[in-house]
Amino acid sequence: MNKRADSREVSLEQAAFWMPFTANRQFKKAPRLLARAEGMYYWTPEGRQVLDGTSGLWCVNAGHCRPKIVEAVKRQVAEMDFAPTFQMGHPIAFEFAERLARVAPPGFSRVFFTNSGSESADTALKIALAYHRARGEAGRYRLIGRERGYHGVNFGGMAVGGITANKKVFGPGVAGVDHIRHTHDPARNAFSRGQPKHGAEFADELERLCVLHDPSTIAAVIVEPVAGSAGVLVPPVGYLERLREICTRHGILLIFDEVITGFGRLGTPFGSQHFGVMPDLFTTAKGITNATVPMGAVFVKDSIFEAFMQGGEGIELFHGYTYSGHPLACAAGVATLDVYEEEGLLTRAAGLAQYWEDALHALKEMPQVVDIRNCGLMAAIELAPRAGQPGKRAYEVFVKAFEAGVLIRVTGDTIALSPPLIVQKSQIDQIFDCVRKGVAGTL
Ligand code: PXG
Ligand code: PLP
Repeated sequence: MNKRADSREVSLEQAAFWMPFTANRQFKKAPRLLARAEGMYYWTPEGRQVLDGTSGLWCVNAGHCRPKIVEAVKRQVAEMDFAPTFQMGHPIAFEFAERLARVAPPGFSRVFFTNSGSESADTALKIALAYHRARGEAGRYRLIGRERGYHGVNFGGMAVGGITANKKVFGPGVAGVDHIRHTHDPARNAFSRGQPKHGAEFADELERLCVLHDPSTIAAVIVEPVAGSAGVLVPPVGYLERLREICTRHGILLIFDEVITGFGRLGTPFGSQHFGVMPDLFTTAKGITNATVPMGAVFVKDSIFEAFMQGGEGIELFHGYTYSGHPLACAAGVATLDVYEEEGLLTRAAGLAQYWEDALHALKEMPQVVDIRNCGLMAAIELAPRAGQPGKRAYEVFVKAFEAGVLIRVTGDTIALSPPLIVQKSQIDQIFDCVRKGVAGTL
């Protein structure tokens, strides 16, 4: 972006950039630009400071432009820009996988590299299908997702995803996919602090699908431990345990999509550890490199990897991306893990979660607020929609907050917050103060 692209004389209205998940015409008439970042802050091209309440897009977990990560990427790009990982290798990809296996929960010592959360989702689904076939259960082909789930935008993730707008104009998609219901139940659970009490029984829908389809046709179930994109839907007490139990009983693989919940967001390295429920595979991206260089990874249980290593010699999994294990991403990733470890960031949210929760729930009495949800350093504030104008009220808060110097995220009429894990209490106060003023202004 040209440095002057924001200035009044230069119009973005005809810009070549077809922006993702953006109302292009609306945005280009009134663009909001970010030009620089450091720590907890962005700066606009005019030099206005903006506190990052969303870790970019839930990804800059250690804060922006951390010198150690920047240096590692610089060093790597000068030393070796790219090397293939198909039938070739380079040391830093092996090193990074090893480091990742060490922060993963015990028993997940194998890592498949991708370049995004979307690629991680599709890779995990393909591994699940191929795993069953490798064990002689080729009849397991069905994939089960959940309403309101988000697993990225590629065909597999879109199919198991459950956000209507992300699917409806893209045709029939992948065959053999079904969904269990979402866990959102505001009638019983509105304003829950942390995990809602009611709704473990929503997991029994999986049992119903097992009866409907015959469980021996189901390969895998994929869910986010906490649904992020759909507005921070925290699993009810006992829900994930029950999903796990049903999957185990029927030989179905349980995939956790940890693209947002991974790398410290909930106060543990991974969401599975926060809830004490282990999947068979889990997907990651975003925080894996602190978003410095795009990357994703699928972690698989040792027994799944071993199942692939039993056949004849030759390629065990016909899958991979040109950039799987890209040297720059690996260099960024190793340095990111160093920063996470040195600063205790993978568990820091645990110590802040109570303060975060209290500051958040102080908004409960505002007349526009219909629900509040939180887990670790994730939060959602759901607003009553303006009559006949869904999404408008939250969007107004978003624009006002940005003008007042805080970046928040909105989906529909829900405000989602997820600051970098280095956030200070005074900055938490600033975020909620700004949101309160923004919401108050929408009466
Ligand atoms: N799975 C989950 C659980 C995600 O949250 C993806 C997969 C896809 O990752 P990529 O890297 O392909 O975008 C995601 C991404 C939001 C928002 O605020 C959420 C995501 C991305 C952009 C915006 O709703 N999540
Ligand atoms: N399309 C073509 C024509 C290709 O040659 C390749 C990779 O070689 C791809 C798509 C896949 O690209 P990637 O490996 O970056 O996902």
